Order: sequence, then C-alpha cells, then structure tokens
Amino acid sequence: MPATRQMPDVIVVGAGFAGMYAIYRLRAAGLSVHVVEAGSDVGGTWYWNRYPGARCDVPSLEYSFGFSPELEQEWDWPEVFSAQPDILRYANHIADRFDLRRDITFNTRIRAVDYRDATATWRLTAEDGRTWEAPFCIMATGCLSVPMKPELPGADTFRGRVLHTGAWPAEPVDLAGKRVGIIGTGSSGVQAIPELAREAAHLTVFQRTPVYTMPANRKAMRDAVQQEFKDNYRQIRSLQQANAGGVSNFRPTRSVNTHTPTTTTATTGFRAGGGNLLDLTPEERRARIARRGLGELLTFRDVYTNPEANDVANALYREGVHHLVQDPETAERLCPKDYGIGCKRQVLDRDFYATFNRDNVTLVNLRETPIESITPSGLRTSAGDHELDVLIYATGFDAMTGALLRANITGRDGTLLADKWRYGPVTYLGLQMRGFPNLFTVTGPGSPSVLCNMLVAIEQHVNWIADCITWMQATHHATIEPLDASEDDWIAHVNAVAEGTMYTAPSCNSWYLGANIPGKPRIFMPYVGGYPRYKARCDAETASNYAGFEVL
Ligand code: N01
Repeated sequence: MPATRQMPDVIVVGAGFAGMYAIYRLRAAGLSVHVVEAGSDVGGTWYWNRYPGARCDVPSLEYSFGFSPELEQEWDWPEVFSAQPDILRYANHIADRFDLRRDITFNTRIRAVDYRDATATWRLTAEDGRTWEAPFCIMATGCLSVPMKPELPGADTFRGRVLHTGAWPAEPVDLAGKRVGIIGTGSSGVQAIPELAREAAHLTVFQRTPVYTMPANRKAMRDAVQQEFKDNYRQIRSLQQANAGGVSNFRPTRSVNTHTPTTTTATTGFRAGGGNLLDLTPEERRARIARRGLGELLTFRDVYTNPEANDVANALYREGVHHLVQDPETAERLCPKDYGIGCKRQVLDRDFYATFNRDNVTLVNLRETPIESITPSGLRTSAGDHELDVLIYATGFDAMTGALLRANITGRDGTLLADKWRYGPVTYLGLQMRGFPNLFTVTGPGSPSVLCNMLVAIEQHVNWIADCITWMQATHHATIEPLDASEDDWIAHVNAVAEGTMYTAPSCNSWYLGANIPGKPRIFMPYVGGYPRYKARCDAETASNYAGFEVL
C-alpha cells in the first residue's frame, strides 16, 4: 500500500503471530491497519526456522491462541509438542480464516522507521524505497528473528553450500551422500543434529560450549486429551493468566501422561515441584534419575536457587551423559562444566546423545581445537582440516534487541534508538520507549516475552496496545510515551528481580544477557518477575488512564 493511499490508523512491522493477531485485534477495535513483512508469507519464527527437527518446546494445546473459541475448537494438533510444519500450518490457517493477508505487504524488508515531528506520524521505509505512514506504529518483529552468523576468516571462500538454521530454505535440502558440518549446539543445533545425522553421509558437530539438554516429550496427540482441552479451554486460558510462565499446567483426566506438565517458566517442559535435591541422599538422587530420566533434575526447586544444589545437579547430569554416550572421550567433551543448569534457556532434544554413538558422526571440541578459518573445501581448526560439502550455522540470534535496532528507528527530535540503547535496552514494560511516541513493541525487552508462553504474551501485549490506541482516539489524544521516571523505575525493577537467579550468575553467558553477540551490553533483557505480576502492572496503567505515561 503506497503512502499516497489513505493512511491507516496503525502500521505494523512483522507478520508472525504478533503481527497477525494485531490485524485481527485492531480490526475488531474498528481501526485500520497495514502490516509489512520481509518473508513471502505469515508465520515469523515458524516461517524462517524450517531446519530439520525444528519444533516447539511448549505443548501445542497451550502454544495456541485463545482469542477465538471457534479457532480453538476447529484446530487439531497431531503431536503434544508440534513440529515446525504443523505450527506453520496453524499460522496459515489463522491467516486464511480471518482473511489477514489483505492487510499485509509481503517480501518487503523495512530499512527505516522514522517519527515525523511535524505530523506526529510514523513512517516505514522499505529497502526498495516504498513508504507507509500512520499515527501509530507497532514493531512486531519477534525476539529471535535476526540470525547471528559469526565472522569467521575465509567464510566467503567456501565452495559448498552454506545454511543457517534461522533462515532455512523453504524447498527441501538434499543432504544424502553429503559431508555436513554444523557449528553450534544450542536449541536449534541440538534439534537439528539427530535429523542431519540420519540424512547425511557424515556429520561433523563443531561444539564450543556443551549443552544441558533433556529428552523431549515425543508423544502423538491423543484424541481424548485434545477433546478434554477443547472442553475446558476457558478454564485453561484463565489458568494460563495466573501462571508465571503463561502455561495452565492443566492435567487431562483421560490420560495424565500424554500432556507433559510445564514449569513456571514455560520453557522446559518439566514441572518444578519435586522438592529439594539436597533433601535427598546421593543414593536417592540417583535412584530418582534412574527411574524418571535426566529431566527429573529440572523438577527440584533448589537447583534454580541454591548454588550447592545446582552443582550437585550438574554433576549428576554429567554422570548421565556418560551413561548415554558410549565413547568416554566423546562423552566427556559433551559434558557442560563451566556453567550450571538454569542459566540458559533449557534445551530439549530427541536422541541428541545417542547421535554421537553413530559411526557417521564426529564431535569436534572447539575449546580444545578452535576454528582457524573456513576454507574453500571446509573448516580448518587448530588440529587440521575438515572437508565439507555443506556448512550449517546453528549459531543463534541477535536476540530481543537485534530486530528493533536493525530497523533503524528514529524517534522525536531525531533521537536514535541505537543511541538510547547504547548501554542496553531501556523500555517501560517492554511496550514503549520515551522519545518514541506512539511506537509500541510486542514482547519487547523488559517484558516476560521469552520466559513466557509466547502466544499468551503476544495476546496480552496486543490487547494492551489496541486498548491504548482506542482510548487515545476516544479521548482525542495525539501522542503517548512513557515518563522518564516510569522507565527508570521499571528497569531498576527488571534488574532487581533478575539478580540472584541462575540466569545472571557470573558464570552464565546466554543470549538472555546479550552475551552471544560480541560488544553487546551485558543486561538481562526479559522480565523474570512472572507473567501475572507483569500483567497486573500493565492493567494498572490502563485503569489509571496511563498514569505512567505522558499523554498529549
Ligand atoms: O542459538 P543459541 P539457538 N563459534 O544462541 C554456538 C529458541 N529456540 O538458535 O554457547 C562456535 O542458543 C554457541 O556456542 P557458545 C530458544 O529460545 C527454541 O540454538 O556461544 N560456536 C551455541 O552453541 C533458544 O534458546 C526452540 O559457546 C558458536 C550456538 O552456537 C533460542 O531460540 C528451538 C559461535 C548458539 O546457540 C536460540 O537457540 C530452537 C562461534 N563463533 C531455538 N557462535 C524450541 O522451541 C555461536 N556459537 C525447542
């Protein structure tokens, strides 16, 4: 939609689940909206991350929208934790069912987002020069949407195929008979490695930091369980609202084993509540793990709060790795040693350790033999050359701030977001920034975002934004932005609740802290205080007619 056409009320960047729900919700509020999306279709994360093995680690019956009872009833999930193609199908179904695509311009990457002081409007400029303008702008650009590719010497010289898990091609990638190398063993690498090993002639895994990974629930969905969820969805949605991680922990009576309970952080698939690890004798600990598997370690509360318990859990985990991996040297290389369980986003896997028992898989420990360069025929470490036909980067994302900074956002009086965030992201509630009136972020830094069931967080944010814009129009206000004091207090609170958690332990280097990006300020970006507490704060702003904001 060129700028010469009638200006919509709201422009949105991104047509993932956040941008999609924004269209639905803003339309329902009687607002006009236009979305610009870099991809050729909807789905965001699930559009880009098509690598073999990609799947969600929140149960699908929970990782689904609650805004439409009809949608809840008509959609069936084939598995408890769905694979990427099924989640992308769900996104497409929503786009079709609610006729969303008519308000989306696809294949268009935004290179600048500018506030125009004279008209109090926001202007989006695409890479091809097209522009869109509106009084309100929503950045629905996702928390993990800018793939991170390390700069390795000689990278451009490689003659084989280069892929990134976060930007995987839509067409099938044939790895049969190929020598494949993969760099990275985070969630993406751990999911991809077993699948790649099954397809490739040989797989070389280049690991810098070993991972704590737990076996994922791999059950097919049972009709009876799905039906019970459908019968109880209103109760489930309200339970989600009361849970720190936005998951209901609803236990179907018809099969308690099919739906793995989830933790308060919504990100592990295991429910904290197994008491304290240090209350058990060493024999009892081992017996529990032998009976229930390594994932049991995640159920002990003190593992997350008491460094001593964390050390004990980490040691038990390493014992477990040695049981799973046949070659003792490989097993030892796969053991995490210099950070603890709970510091990073929990990784779940299917057959990760068993993969290293295959004849066609080699593990390279980059701590012992670092990468020296990429060569025309493969990858050179300090120990020698690895010949490769395909090199896969599973090296993660410039998380939470990356997409917003790359959009080149300029606010009031020429204020650059990049300047404002020089020492780390500063927001009020992860929703707005002072100096950027009428610009909203969905699941921005300082909100529960990646520590919450994303679809719950997205619905809450978009609802809040839609209510705010509706109120602005009804009360004939032109602009809204946070007060300085609101931002300062909120950032202090975000930091205070993160302090003393395993997430911010000195030994911890995670993307939550920006530690995966050279030069990125070390700040714990998501809000760890829990979804209900956060939502109450957002609701209080709405109820007070936005007392924490400057409204003109
Ligand atoms: O990225 P990561 P990811 N040389 O940053 C390594 C979500 N997600 O894409 O730790 C060598 O976690 C790096 O090593 P190190 C989920 O929230 C969810 O895997 O920096 N190695 C690490 O091993 C997740 O947390 C799902 O030493 C280098 C890896 O690359 C988030 O996305 C599935 C390197 C990056 O791990 C990100 O996961 C997938 C270098 N120069 C993703 N640079 C599910 O829902 C980086 N690495 C299940």
